[in-house]
Amino acid sequence: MLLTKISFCVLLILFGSSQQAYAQFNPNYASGRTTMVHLFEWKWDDIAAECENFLGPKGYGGIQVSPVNENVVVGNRPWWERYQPISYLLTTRSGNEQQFANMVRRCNNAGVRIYVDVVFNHMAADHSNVRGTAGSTANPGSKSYPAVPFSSTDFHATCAINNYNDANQVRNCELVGLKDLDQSKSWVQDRILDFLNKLINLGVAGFRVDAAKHMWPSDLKNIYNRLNNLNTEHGFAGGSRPFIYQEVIDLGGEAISKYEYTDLGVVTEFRHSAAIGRSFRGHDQLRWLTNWGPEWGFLSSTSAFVFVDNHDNQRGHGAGGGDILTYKNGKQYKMANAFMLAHPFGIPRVMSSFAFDNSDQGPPTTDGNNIASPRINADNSCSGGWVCEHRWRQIANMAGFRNIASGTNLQNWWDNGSSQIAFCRGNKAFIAFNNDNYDLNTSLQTCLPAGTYCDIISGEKSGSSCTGKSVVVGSDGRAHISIRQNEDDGVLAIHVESKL
Ligand code: 5J7
Ligand code: CA
Repeated sequence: MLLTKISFCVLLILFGSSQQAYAQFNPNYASGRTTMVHLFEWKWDDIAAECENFLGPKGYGGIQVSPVNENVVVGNRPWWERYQPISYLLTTRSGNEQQFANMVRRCNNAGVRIYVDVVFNHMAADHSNVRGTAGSTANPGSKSYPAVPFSSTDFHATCAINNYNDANQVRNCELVGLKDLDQSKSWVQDRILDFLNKLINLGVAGFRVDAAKHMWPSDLKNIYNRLNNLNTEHGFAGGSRPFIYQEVIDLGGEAISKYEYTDLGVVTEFRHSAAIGRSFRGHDQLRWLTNWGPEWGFLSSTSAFVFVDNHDNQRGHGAGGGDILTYKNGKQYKMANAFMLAHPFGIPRVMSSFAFDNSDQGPPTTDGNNIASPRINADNSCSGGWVCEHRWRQIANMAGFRNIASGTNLQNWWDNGSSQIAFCRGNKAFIAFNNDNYDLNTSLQTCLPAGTYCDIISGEKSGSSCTGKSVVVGSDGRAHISIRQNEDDGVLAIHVESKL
């Protein structure tokens, strides 16, 4: 009896401490959820409604929101003004502190977590007439931001980043004129921690750390270690650590490596974005995806934060160049997202954009300044300048597929020697792709129990019928699969919950 008690205690301690060590790598999703969406430039009130009306019911796990703290107001309101902080007051074009707090509460109640994009490598660059979205003033020319307050002694000396082969320069100099904070200073760390811990207290589940490549891993470690545990009043287990995913753009060939950050938290895998784009654009045959993962030069699955496109590289700005797929590439984009969500590799984020035709363009507004709300149509799509990729049936249903397949292995890989591929996720789910310019029309092993299933890409289950293609699985698990070359989507997916 005593022995049992002792071994129970030892187990508890072991389990407790391993939780502690791993929690920074855990998105802290509500149970059964696996996928994050970036609601780029959305307003807090609109996000709260989206959690209740769509994201919660569809099984999404979380949302990356645009920066929440005061930013500089730039004349024509480009999207990137939000990456130029003036203070840590929670007032932006997305809403104020009370609206933010209310959104976090409502989303957590709907089972959907909030992750904040935090910008603390730098403060705003110099502009004529500096004013922030909360009304604060600053003088970037003299490195003065009184609403924090930060003054010149809190920053690195002025120098420009022009050589990415010099790690000291990349971390201690200014990225396109943005005033570079010195995160080794205790005053700077304390102001950053006040900001982050305030967000944790409001119920957020973690942070996207902007421009982590431009900060020293040792400074980041000190900051992360001083973060509070997540707020148990918002449904998080006691002792939960905030999820940390760091933006480190590393396609190789620079002084700084993504591997310098993997001990601290999860890291953005920009190679995944470039490679999935190249493959589904048809520049590589899909059969090569059979060893998708670290053999492609990617981080390990638990370290890799993956996405088809992000707010930066979708505009041709950031890493990946012409290979990146976006909402503008309808069919290939849906196929790439379906592959990312069906494949067990990595921690995925779906992008949700506003439409743009120029790379500086900000979100839709009502009057040139105030952000417009998305209009939601009867068929679930958005309008009013919002693309809402996360609402596309082919993408939303794949978030459900990933939840159902969670915990199973990829098995029964099939390909035609070219760009038709298929695989199972345990005995829970099956998916097939056709990126060849001829039909896929053959019998394949689905690994599913006998029955008739509804393809969740061409349609979905509606009561006892299917609005898309039906797939008949025999007692041997095999089914006839057809994806014609001229179909809208190029994917077919079924799972145990799409059985009719
Ligand atoms: C940093 C990198 O290490 C990198 O590899 C990369 O591809 C981009 C950046 C980068 O990060 C930023 C983070 C911020 O919080 C704020 C920023 O303004 C930037 C940023 O500007 C930035 O680099 C831009 O894009 C690169 C591809 C160019 O090489 C850079 O010169 C820079 O381009 C500049 O963009 C233009 O030179 C300038 O004329 C223009 O006004 C400015 C507009 O701002 C942005 O494009 C913001 C980009 C941004 C990128 C991010 O990854 C991000 O998380 C946030 C913003
Ligand atoms: Ca820096």
